[in-house]
Formats: sequence, structure tokens, C-alpha cells
Amino acid sequence: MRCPLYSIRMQASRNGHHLSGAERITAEFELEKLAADMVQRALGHMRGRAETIQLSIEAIPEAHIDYGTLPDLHTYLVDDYPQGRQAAATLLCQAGVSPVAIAKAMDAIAAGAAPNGQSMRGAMLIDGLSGRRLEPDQARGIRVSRMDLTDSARRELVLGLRSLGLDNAHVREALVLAGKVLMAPGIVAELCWSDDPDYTAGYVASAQLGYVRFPHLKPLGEERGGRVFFLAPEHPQRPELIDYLQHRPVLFDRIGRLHPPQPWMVAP
Ligand code: WAQ
Ligand code: MG
Repeated sequence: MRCPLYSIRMQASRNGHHLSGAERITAEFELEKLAADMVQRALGHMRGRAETIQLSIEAIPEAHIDYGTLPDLHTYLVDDYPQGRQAAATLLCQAGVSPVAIAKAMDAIAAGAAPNGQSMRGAMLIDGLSGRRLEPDQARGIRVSRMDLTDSARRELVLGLRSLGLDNAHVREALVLAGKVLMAPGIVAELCWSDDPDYTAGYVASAQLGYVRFPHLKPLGEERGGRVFFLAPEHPQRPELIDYLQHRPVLFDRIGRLHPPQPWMVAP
């Protein structure tokens, strides 16, 4: 029998604004160390020292866990963020998202998608056809939670990413988040770029394409970032989808293929 698992989550804020968050699923004996690491991360964030840190820990019944395989990882080298956004738009279009929905999503992230013009704490939910925003709270958005790698998948991922020179927390965490999002019912694709001013990379993910990263989706120094989950237009089950994203525990016990970076080729 496996030992009982716990979900441990951290959310840190400063001046009433979201600063950083973290999500892990772990065995009891590792909880204390992970809690300490998360507190340290909240206090040492590049965008400032946290003023409020919330940690929550809860046991997860084994029967509730969904197991999955991470998406394949690709990196396309682009010269700058306009080229990156154009490439991301091309792939989103291939994934079945309409041009108007892509444009609305990118404009919203770039402008700061929360009502105060800053980054949201979570993700937008956008209709993949009309581009209409559907998330119930436009400041909070949808927070994907309760997902992680098994220990052996984590080891394999770290080694694989290291051999490509890509092993950092942004990549690992985004890959796990995107993996869970692609398992959720009714999602066609995801678009993301970081809100950390010194991290310009972002990605597009879909079941067919996998996790496709671009080193530049925003200019260096830009604090506005965000995430968009594009919803299949024919999928009416929004409460079920939001519940899956926020609450269902998902553990990845296998990783996907990790492809070396290659130049982005503009289609002829
Ligand atoms: N659920 C939903 N949305 C989230 C979550 C979450 N758990 N965490 C963050 N977001 C949203 C929120 O709007 C943030 O402003 C935005 O995503 C960016 O979050 O392959 O670092 O944690 O090199 O800054 C992607 C590229 C990096 C990684 C993503 O995101 C790579 C990143 P950040
Ligand atoms: Mg961030």
C-alpha cells in the first residue's frame, strides 16, 4: 500500500497583491521540509518580500488521485517577443482556437488582465471561438491546484531538462500545470507567459502539439503576465471543468519526450 499523500499549497501576497504561489503533493515525511522551502520562496521572491503567506495542507485519499503523463516538450527559438507571439498565435490557430479569441487573449495578458490592470492571480477562461471571457472572477481567475510529479518522474524530468540546459522551477512547474490543464474536460489549448520581470519565456499547450515553449513572449522587465485556458465552444460543463482544475489531485508518474531547442521556421 502507498503511504498517505498530502496536498501542500502556498500563496504569498504583498500590498494586497498576489506575489507567488506553489503546489506540491507529497508524503507526510516531506511536508515539513517543503513547507520551509515554500516560506523561503515567498520571502525571497524577486518582486519583493511577502507580507502575507498562506500555507495549506490537506490529506488526499488515494482513490481521488488521477495519474497522467506529462505532455511532450518542444522549444522554438524566436528572435524577439513579437515573433514569439506570432509563432504562438500560429500554433493556437492550428489547435483550433479562432484568430479573434487569440487576439483577445494576448491583448488581455499584455494589458494586465485583472480589473486594476495588473496580472491576475489565476487564469482566464476564454471561449475558443468568440473570445469571450468566462471566468467567474476577473481578478482571481481560475487557480489550478493539487498537481505534482511522482518522485521517480521528478528525477527523470530533472535529468532530462538538465541535459537540455532547461532545468528550472518555471519550466518544471509550468509543464506540470499545463499537463493537468490538458487533462481537464473541454479545454482545447493554453497560452501563458510569466509575470516575473526577468523571465520572458512562455508557452502554448494542446493535446496534439504538447507543451511548446518560446524563449520570448514578452519584453524583459515587463511585470504583466498571465494564463488563458481556451474552452471548446461546444463544451457547456463549466462548473465541472473549474472544479477539476481547482480541486482534483493529479500526479504525473510519466514524463513526455523532451525535444532539444530548434529554430522557429515561418511557414512558407
Ligand atoms: N493556476 C492558474 N493560473 C496561474 C497559476 C495557477 N496555479 N499560477 C499562476 N497563474 C497565472 C497568473 O495569472 C500569473 O500571473 C501567470 O499565470 C504567470 O505565472 O517553459 O513562470 O508563475 O520556460 O509567473 C512559462 C514558461 C513560465 C516556462 C510561467 O508563470 C518555460 C510562469 P508565473
Ligand atoms: Mg510568477
